Amino acid sequence: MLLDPLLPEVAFVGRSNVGKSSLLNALVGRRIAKTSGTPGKTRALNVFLIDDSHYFLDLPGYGYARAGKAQRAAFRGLVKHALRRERLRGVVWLLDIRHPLSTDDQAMQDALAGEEKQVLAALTKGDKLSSGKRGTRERELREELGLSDDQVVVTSAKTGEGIDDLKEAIAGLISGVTK
Ligand SMILES: Nc1nc2c(ncn2[C@@H]2O[C@H](COP(=O)(O)OP(=O)(O)OP(=O)(O)O)[C@@H](O)[C@H]2O)c(=O)[nH]1
Ligand SMILES: [Mg+2]
Repeated sequence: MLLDPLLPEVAFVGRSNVGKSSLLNALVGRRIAKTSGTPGKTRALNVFLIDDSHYFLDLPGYGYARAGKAQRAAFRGLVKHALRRERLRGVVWLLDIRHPLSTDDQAMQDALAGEEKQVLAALTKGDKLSSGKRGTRERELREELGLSDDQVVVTSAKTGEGIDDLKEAIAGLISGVTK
């Protein structure tokens, strides 16, 4: 499916409840995506046209414990197709800064590696750790993911930490200029 007008797209992926919709709202500065304390809030691919210049794709989270088998398979298919979209310039991959990579995160890592799309890792809920711990976890996750310094951003939708940095990195993805 092609969106009209034809514009670059950036997808937000990550496990359920990691904070995709909240981060999207923080980036846009408006509550456009529905958020919830209950995992599995986003059930479909939601498309937001930003500044008439690009699209943000808000995807359902993976690893939603209460989703049935069929639903999980449907979510996986949705994500797989989203990653292959012709206009997709890159992916913002969200990981909770406090948690180790889950099996689903590892599967996503493989999927991303296979697609050759540009990836930015947003480490979410930074406000839940002390600043010392934030730095440690950022380094650990960066090494585990094998990403470079400017591909990893610690964020908080609550305090606004990292939002401007992430905006800048996303602008880089969209313009095709990479460091
Ligand atoms: N403290 C804190 N809580 C956050 C942050 N971001 C999200 N949350 C909370 O985490 C919960 C899930 O947030 P959502 O943005 O709905 O998560 P999601 O990834 O879109 O979830 P699904 O749509 O179910 O996949 C909500 O209770 C949010 O308020 C953050 O940066 N800090
Ligand atoms: Mg959501």
